[in-house]
Order: sequence, then C-alpha cells, then structure tokens
Amino acid sequence: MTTTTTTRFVSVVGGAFLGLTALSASAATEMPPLPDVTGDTVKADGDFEIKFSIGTTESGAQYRGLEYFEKIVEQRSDGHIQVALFPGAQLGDDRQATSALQAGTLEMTMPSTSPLVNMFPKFAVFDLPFLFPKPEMADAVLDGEIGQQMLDDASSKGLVAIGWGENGYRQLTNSQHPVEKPADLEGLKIRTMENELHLDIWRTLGANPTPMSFAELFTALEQGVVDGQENPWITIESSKFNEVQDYATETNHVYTPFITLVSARFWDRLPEEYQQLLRDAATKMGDYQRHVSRTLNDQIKQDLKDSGMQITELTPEQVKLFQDKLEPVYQDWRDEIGGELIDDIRAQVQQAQAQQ
Ligand code: TK8
Repeated sequence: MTTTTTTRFVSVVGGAFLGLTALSASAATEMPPLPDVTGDTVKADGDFEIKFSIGTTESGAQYRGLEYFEKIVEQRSDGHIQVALFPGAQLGDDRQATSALQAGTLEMTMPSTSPLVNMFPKFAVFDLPFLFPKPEMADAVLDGEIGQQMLDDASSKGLVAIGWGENGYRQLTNSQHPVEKPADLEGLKIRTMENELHLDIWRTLGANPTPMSFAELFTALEQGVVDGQENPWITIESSKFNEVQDYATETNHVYTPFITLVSARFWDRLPEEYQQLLRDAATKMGDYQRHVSRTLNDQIKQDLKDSGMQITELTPEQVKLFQDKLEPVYQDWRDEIGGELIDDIRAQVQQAQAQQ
C-alpha cells in the first residue's frame, strides 16, 4: 500500500500547511512553525528517555523534522516518553552514532544511507548518480515496497529501521574555480562520504576524491585539506560551507535519503503501543522534513548567491556531459548492488516519467 507523501501530509495538517507556504517565501532561512500534533494519546506502561543524535546542525531541515518528532512523541505519550535532541554530531557522526545504537548507549539516530553501505550493501543503490530525476520519484520508491523491504532488511544487527527522511539532492562546492564540465574537476580534491561508490563517481569524473566523516568536513575545508565537497543546498547553508567555499555547481548528481534508526535493545524494552507511536511519528517526521527542505530549497540557493557564492546552474546539455561520463558506474556496480533492484527502481522512475 503506498500513498503519495504530499497527499498524506496535507490530509493530516491542512490549515497549518497553508500557513507554512506563506511563511517560507519571506523568512528564507527561518524554519516554519511546527505543525499541530494529530492522533490520540497513547496509554502504556513505563517512562522512557530517548537521546536522538544527528550529524547536521540545528539550523537545517533535518533538525526541524526531529523537533516535530519530539513534539509528537512527548505529546501523544502524555510525557511518558521524553526526547532529547543532539545535533551537530555532538554524540558522534553517522557511523559512530549507529554503533552506539548497536551498543545500546544511544536510542535513536538518522544517518544518510551512504556511510552505512558497509553494513547494508543494497543501500548503495541510492548512491547511483542521477537515479531520481524528481524527488517525488524517490518518495514513491522509499514509501513503496522497495523502501519497506529495505527498512525490514535494516532492522537487524542491533538496529530497528522505522522510516525515511530527506537529505536531498547533492550539489558540488569548491574553493578554487567554477566547475561547468567534468574537465574542470581535474586535480580538485573533493571530500566524499565514506562510501566506495561516491569515490568511484568523483574518480570517474576526473577529480581526486577522499572519504571523510561529516563531522570533520568544515575544518578540512577551512584548512584547505580538501578543495571541495558535495551536499544539498540546505546543508551547505546550515553548516556554513559558503563561508569557506566560493564556488558551487548545481549538479543534483545524487539524491541521498536519511534513514531513521532505533537501538534494538531500547526498542525491545518498549511496550508495543509505544513502538507503534514511534513508527507513526517517524513517518510524520520524514514527510515534514521532505516538505521543509523542498519548500526552502530555492530560497536557500538564493541566500547563498546573496552571500557571495558563485553558483553555476548547468544547462541540460552540460548535465548530460556529467551523466554520460558516469553511465559506466551503473555497469561497474550492477553485481554489487543487484541488477534486479536497479532495474526495478529504474522501471518505476521511467513509469513515473511516462505519466508526467
Ligand atoms: C550528516 C551527514 C550528511 C551527509 C554527508 O550526518 O556526510 O555529507 O550528506 O548529511 O549524513
């Protein structure tokens, strides 16, 4: 059973949604008010505390989603579940926080899928370049059977996977010069997530990639250890990368999802009613996060331009140069990821494109 994300979100929040759109146009980087909480109070035994850690800062869309999660869970558990939020990798980066869940020293985190490919190889499908031309196509896959199967697969190794969120379309930034074609990447030292496919992408394009934790990225850019990096506009702004990067190229080269994880040790202590509450709240958080990041995307790009960043917007012909150069990556990674999964997703995307 799949329902379109936007329809699911709108039907739940109606009036507040309208307020949301009006607000976002003016207060560009200001986060919109949180929607009201809907749904009954959940009654169950026990009091619980959740420490929820993420790597991005509190001025990003991801954190705004977590604030909505906190509001839903605390309100609908009548305060019996308390949620404490830890942004900015205070409690570790994506991999460290995930290990802490497995050890039972942390209750929740929401990493990008890319740094976890070593644990869940199928996640690498999301690292394939230009897989989703539109975000709605990613929603359809993540909220559909494929996404559910991946959550089930990731509910293992001491983890319980309860939902998806949006990191978004990645854009290249660098401190050296404008990048309009793959040849402009020659010799540029680009930080990537700790992920072999991303390293392959930038090597194939002719750059000099190096894997690094997000927690170390700002300092590495500031000190010139690396020349560039790639992340969604909202993360570039919320992490202040524009202060140490003069150039950006709107590549939209990969759509990265976030995945919501719970420590299995903590999960097993929760009564079923509270497990279901966390699942509901995780779904609402993910939908809201998608909405906030998409509503603010263009305005934030404009803010970055206004802050002095030189942004290159590629023509369709220029994008095609990158796509053509990266096509072999699909062949190189077919066996590792699984040809059937790639074909299923590409077929779903083509079907969606045909219906447009
Ligand atoms: C934040 C990371 C980040 C990701 C990266 O923890 O590492 O560049 O895009 O969002 O998950």
